[in-house]
Amino acid sequence: MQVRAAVAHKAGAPLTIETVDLEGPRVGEVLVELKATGVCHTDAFTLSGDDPEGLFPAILGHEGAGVVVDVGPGVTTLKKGDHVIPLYTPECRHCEYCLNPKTNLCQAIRETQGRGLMPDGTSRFSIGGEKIHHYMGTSTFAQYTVAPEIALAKIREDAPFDKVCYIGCGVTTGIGAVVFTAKVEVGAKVVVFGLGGIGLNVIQGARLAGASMIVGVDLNPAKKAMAERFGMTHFVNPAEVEGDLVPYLVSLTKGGADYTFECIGNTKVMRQALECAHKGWGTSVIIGVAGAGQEISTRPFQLVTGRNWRGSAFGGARGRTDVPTIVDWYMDGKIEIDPMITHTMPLEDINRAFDLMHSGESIRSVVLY
Ligand code: NAD
Ligand code: DAO
Ligand code: ZN
Repeated sequence: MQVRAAVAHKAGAPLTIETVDLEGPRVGEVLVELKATGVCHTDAFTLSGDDPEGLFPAILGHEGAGVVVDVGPGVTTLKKGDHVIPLYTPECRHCEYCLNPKTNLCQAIRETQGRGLMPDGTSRFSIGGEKIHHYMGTSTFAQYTVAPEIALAKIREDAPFDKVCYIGCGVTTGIGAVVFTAKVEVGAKVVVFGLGGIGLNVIQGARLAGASMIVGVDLNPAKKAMAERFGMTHFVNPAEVEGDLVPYLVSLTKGGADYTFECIGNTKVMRQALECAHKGWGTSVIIGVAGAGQEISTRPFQLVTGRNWRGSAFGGARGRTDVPTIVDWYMDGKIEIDPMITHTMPLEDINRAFDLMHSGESIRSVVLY
């Protein structure tokens, strides 16, 4: 079939809206009609050329929601008409990783997904016979996409696509890092670095977990009001702190935070986040993705004295299991999404979503198909 899509032909260039050829689903695959997709910082990171795994030409996008329109041979858990959220972290429920409760990083299709291909090593997208790469196994910047069955979470049919698409990345990454990765306890003190689309969800995750103090750190003072709406109790602008930020935060939290989260992708901030965690037990979680080749550093004594440094991908969530639950949390009013969707647009205007992100004007832009 022919579908409209935003194509990334090369790093650093705007996406172009084109008609592309899409082959139907093969064994274990599903054809999905996208209804909405968020535009995330990670799409911009790949488009910029800084992503070492970035492949071109490609159809980007990894934060979608839509409806199943066809299934390939062997598909047993989804059928035409099901509402789904594509998963860039799949859940096969059989691999060594899925069987280990310590991780959510299913490896069943990792190798081909990393090469921008379906599990059989080929692509379903092309233009004039030239192969177009898939992206993160999801490619949601197209009216229709093909994804492996294990990379689709079935969700309830009354959930609005234009909001729950955000659960495909930002919401789950932020809230999940708090509840699945860090397992923040009631009464904990939390510091969140970076109050963008991910950091705000860490904040609402911390509120959901019952944190007693939620400190937000951002260079942009315009982020304060929205973060307060989601549960931030104290705002710190590093540009307004006299002297070193770390002792300031240690003092504010009366000895250090129980949990800190880096939601920027800045290796210097990652160090600050570790070092303002409480001596003896504080845990710092890296969520931000740093540029290719960058490294983190600290004095080893920071770890010897009981601070823990760890990371979180897709919030530690197991997509097919946890994403439907997070959709329920939204539908039951336990978490909020609507105020974070600051802009919507048709596919033709998708490049505006990147401009709004770079200027710091948007939290999330959502493309409506
Ligand atoms: P964003 O651009 O919306 O937000 C970043 C925020 O950090 C902004 O508010 C900005 O003002 C602030 N900031 C920048 N530099 C700062 C500094 N030095 N000190 C304090 N604040 C600073 O980005 P986002 O969409 O929230 O994504 C955040 C990061 O998370 C990105 O690196 C993204 O690639 C990554 N990410 C990771 C995962 C994962 O699974 N680990 C998933 C999605 C996104
Ligand atoms: O299993 O090796 C692996 C890859 C897991 C990919 C996790 C990606 C999380 C960070 C990228 C941000 C996604 C929007
Ligand atoms: Zn698996």
